[in-house]
Amino acid sequence: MKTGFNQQRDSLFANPLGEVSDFTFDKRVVDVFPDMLKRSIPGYEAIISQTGLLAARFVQPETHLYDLGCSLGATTLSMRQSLMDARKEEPALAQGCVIHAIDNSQAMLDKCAELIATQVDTDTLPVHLACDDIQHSKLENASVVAMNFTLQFISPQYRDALIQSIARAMKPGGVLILSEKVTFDDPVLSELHINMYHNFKRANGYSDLEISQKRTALENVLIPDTLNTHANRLANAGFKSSSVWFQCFNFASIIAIK
Ligand code: GEK
Repeated sequence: MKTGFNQQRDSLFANPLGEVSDFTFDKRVVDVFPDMLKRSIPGYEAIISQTGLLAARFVQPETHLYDLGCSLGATTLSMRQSLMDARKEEPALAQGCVIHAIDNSQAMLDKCAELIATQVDTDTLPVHLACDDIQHSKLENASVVAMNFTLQFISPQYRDALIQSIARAMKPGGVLILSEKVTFDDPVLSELHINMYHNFKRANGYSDLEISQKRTALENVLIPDTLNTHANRLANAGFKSSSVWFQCFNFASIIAIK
């Protein structure tokens, strides 16, 4: 797949910063984003490509697919490519469908628009981009909703309401793919997963200074839930089934079926 992603290396936290400000999704982050996610999220590429396959499995004709917190559109690109590939076997698949990619960072969306435009042979599967807070977006008639590593940035007190608004927007049999950094009640597991995660980052070339400054920048911004909290929230919102389908250390992806 031609994506046009640049390969600028993430060194945002490489030098001592004195005071570390809260993390924001600005132009500096956009420029290094693909490298940052690949080196900072265990399983990121696997989750994105399987999201595409799940979209092809669950899509229903004349419905909407959503990519909530789309950043540079990796999930949108994967879903669209996978649907186009599946159409070679089943030409009517995803007929009348539209993918909605939503993010509240204009810097992200500007770059996303460029990258979406580089994908070829996609005339019959339109993508609509919107710069919007997903907590207030009008979601409707959805067969597939992907929220990859975005709920973790929503203030915990508003997470139930957001998952409920997604559930309300979904068709019976539709799927929510929810990927998150997670936390563990068991202190042994918690320490193990965090240590292994830091080893993963070191193995990917991040220094101890980078790891520690990034951790500080995210402290008030990225607040993980336990897998139990996610499962209960999904059940309470009306999803009939949910299951972890991918986990690597303290990162997991869940499918929830309405
Ligand atoms: C990927 N899904 O490549 N409304 C809309 N967007 C938001 C909001 C909000 N309230 N809060 C945060 N964001 C992508 C990666 S990144 C994950 C998602 C990360 C957006 C924010 O601007 C950013 O682009 C995205 O959520 C989170 O699979 O950076 O770890």
